[in-house]
Amino acid sequence: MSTTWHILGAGSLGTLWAARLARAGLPVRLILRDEARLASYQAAPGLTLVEQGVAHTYPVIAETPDSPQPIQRLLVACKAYDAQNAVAQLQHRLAPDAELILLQNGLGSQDAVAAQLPQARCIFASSTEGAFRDGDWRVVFAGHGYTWLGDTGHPTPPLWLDDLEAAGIPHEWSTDILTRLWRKLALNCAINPLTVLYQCRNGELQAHQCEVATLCAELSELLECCGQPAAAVDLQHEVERVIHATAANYSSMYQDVANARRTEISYLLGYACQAAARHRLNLPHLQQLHVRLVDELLARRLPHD
Ligand code: NAD
Ligand code: KPL
Repeated sequence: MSTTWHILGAGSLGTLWAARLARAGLPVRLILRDEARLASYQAAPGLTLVEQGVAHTYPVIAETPDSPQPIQRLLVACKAYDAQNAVAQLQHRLAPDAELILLQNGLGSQDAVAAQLPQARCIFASSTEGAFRDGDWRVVFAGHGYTWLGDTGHPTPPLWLDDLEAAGIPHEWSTDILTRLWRKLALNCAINPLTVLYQCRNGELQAHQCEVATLCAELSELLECCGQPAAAVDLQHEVERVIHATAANYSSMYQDVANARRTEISYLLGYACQAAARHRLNLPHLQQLHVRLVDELLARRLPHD
């Protein structure tokens, strides 16, 4: 009998994972915020995943954090700023050798969750898949990509990677997951805040090449100072490649701001600036970018943490 996949957070990525695991016949249970969300979900036919314009609905079982069933495997699919509290609500249900898969972007939330659960195995993930909600309990699979998974403490891959294979979730076990997370953080710091400040698509940053290059130089210095030299290799070229390859897209931070949603600033640019301060590194352009972004969020009456 396969171990149940408990999925915390039925947003874009949580639904994308739940639908594919359920489609493969694997046991899945969604953990929703409260009774009101559960009632809303139970009035719907299930989770709907739209792929290439075709919608399929999967009647995944859902529960609230109060449900009594113990949890052996937990996919944490909340935003970085919600992860710690959301996991704390489930702490009493976690088996002593529970495994958590942390899908959060940026850095900081993973260590906070791991510190909260010293007995559990926390696997960090970095994903280039893209999905967005276009209705309640309905998600569009917008961008095919890859999910890298790794454990900073134990290099051995878990056996349940077979479940991901069966579910058609493209993935790779990574022995340098921190390098991947730092590299993605640096990319996000070089691109996302500028798209908010200039109110533009990624491609329009080609008109701000000097500013992007200066930020990449400071981010590379930071990565090297933080013991992540591999994440710094050719950063500027990679950033320019991503700007070109995603020219027509709006960055995730742009979309959060445009939809008046809280951003993950503290786990991206905020985390980078804090790391620089810890290392007494002076990175004036990165720090100035942080100030400008915080001011912009304040002006829009959005949270700046
Ligand atoms: P989302 O906002 O669509 O989903 C998060 C869900 O978690 C929401 O449904 C929210 O209600 C739920 N949640 C929050 N607190 C909860 C709690 N205490 N109990 C139960 N549910 C709770 O977010 P998302 O886009 O799926 O992103 C999740 C993470 O994955 C983020 O860190 C994001 O940066 C990262 N990511 C997202 C994408 C994407 O395409 N959406 C791609 C790569 C990485
Ligand atoms: O990951 C991204 C995002 O929008 O969050 C890209 C496309 C790489 C831009 O930083």
